[in-house]
Amino acid sequence: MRFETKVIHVGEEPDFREGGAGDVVVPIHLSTTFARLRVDEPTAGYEYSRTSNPTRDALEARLAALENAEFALAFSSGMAAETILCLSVLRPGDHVVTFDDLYGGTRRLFDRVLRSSTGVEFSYVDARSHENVRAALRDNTKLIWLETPTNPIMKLCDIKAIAEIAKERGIVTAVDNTFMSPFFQKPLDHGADVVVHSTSKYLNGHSDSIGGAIMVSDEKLYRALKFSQNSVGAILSPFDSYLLLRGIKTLAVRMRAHEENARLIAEHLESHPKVERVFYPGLQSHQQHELAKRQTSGHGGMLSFEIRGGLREAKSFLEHLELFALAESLGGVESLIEHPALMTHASIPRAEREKVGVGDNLIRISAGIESAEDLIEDLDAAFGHVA
Ligand code: P1T
Repeated sequence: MRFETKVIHVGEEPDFREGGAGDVVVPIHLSTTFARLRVDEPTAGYEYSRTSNPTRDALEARLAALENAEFALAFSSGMAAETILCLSVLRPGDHVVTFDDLYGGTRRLFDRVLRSSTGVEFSYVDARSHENVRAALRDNTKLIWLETPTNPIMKLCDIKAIAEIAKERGIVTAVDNTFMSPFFQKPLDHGADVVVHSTSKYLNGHSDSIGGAIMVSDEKLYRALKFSQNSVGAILSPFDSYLLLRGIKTLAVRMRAHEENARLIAEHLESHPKVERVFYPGLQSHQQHELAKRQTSGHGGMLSFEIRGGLREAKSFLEHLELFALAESLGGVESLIEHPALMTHASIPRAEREKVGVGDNLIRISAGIESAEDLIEDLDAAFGHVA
């Protein structure tokens, strides 16, 4: 089955079992608990909704299919998914190698929650070179954590090359695939063991549901994740599961539209006199454009750029936009714009931020699916307010 068909059908086959009405849309099962006929046997397979729920099951079947995985789990947020993954694969004293450019919240989780509560150590490396990843490995390294492209500088890493290094040593490779979505990139096909998503972004696509997901094919790892998810209770609600099932149906058409707009905006910005540099993997000028073409089937809807000047110029540009909402998050049908240093990445100390390139003149765009002409006119009008 092809991707465009999977997003609509997997997990939502009409239910013709006895009593089933043949719904083409899976019902929202709100029941917290499920009655049984015998004490020692859950009659329909369900016990309690924290453990499993029919609406969430339908969603998890679809999520697994999209990443070519055997299993998927849906969580209450992307951060909940990340936390459960770390708690399931790491033990006190273990070590993690990770990209030095990451979503600020992920870095905050690593440095300010997990490091102190579990004693796990994190090494941040420029994973654009897989040799940097290899050089950072220790005997106690248990996990390699990657984003590609990174949030917000759009750096890439070679999933296949890094997964090969990890496999030699029995290390788990996890890829946060939020930016590309499974429409453009499938990390498990390149040898990664785990895919993580903030479903709050492209998968849901409408900026109205916070959620997270993990996809894996290894059954032992799945069982460990499921056990932690049930024990901690970090589950996606039935209503959010429904929203996500609904949003995912248009993933393929949305992603093509996001990409087209991002490309047109990136090309426009690249030739704009008030722009210093543009970071979009689909541009010839992107340092890793060749890797992008090899590893992904498209370049997605995210880009960032440096405005000429500094904080003053960035602020007056951002505060004069009409159509772009000045807001955190990404991946919805509406275009968003933000200032990573003051917004999504504010929790990272300035020196650390600047080391990876998140300066005061960096601006990140999540290209929506409105008219590209309208979006470009809005950007140009705001540039007009920058001295
Ligand atoms: O917000 P939440 O659903 O908990 O997901 C966290 C998360 C994980 N991974 C990546 C790559 C992300 O971008 C995010 C959330 N990011 C934003 C809110 C943002 O504006 O970048």
